[in-house]
Amino acid sequence: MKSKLLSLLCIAAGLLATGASTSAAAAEPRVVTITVNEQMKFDVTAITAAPGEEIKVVLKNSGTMPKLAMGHNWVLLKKGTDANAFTTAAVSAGAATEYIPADQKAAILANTKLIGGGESAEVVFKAPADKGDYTFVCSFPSHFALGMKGTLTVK
Ligand SMILES: [Cu+2]
Repeated sequence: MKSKLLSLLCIAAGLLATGASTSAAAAEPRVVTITVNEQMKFDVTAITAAPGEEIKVVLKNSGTMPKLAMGHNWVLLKKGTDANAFTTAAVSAGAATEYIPADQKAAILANTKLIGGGESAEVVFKAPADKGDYTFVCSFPSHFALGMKGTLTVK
């Protein structure tokens, strides 16, 4: 009888522990690590998310060049944004803005700062509620044109 009660207590404790760890995990955003270098490509070009899912993008630059010569950022654009026009505006905005044009901020859902070789940056955001494809780019001059882009798919 006593051992039966003890085993029930153990099961209850186990359930409590499981419940606690599950809720703690749910409170943390899902981490997506994207590595970049002098190849001017994101090593992750497709991210899938649930509507409203909290995601932390960690951008790591494994290159060695300084950010003014070969900087990278990660910029998630609103659905329907003309990425070509956005990155053109980013070049005009210049290095002082880290290629984030002030008059285009309404087109940005999330972005990291610009980083040079050996640096990293991160941004936490909620995936849009609206399902569909969202383009992300590096807005450093010519990187988007050279293929530094990818797609976040909300489904
Ligand atoms: Cu870049």
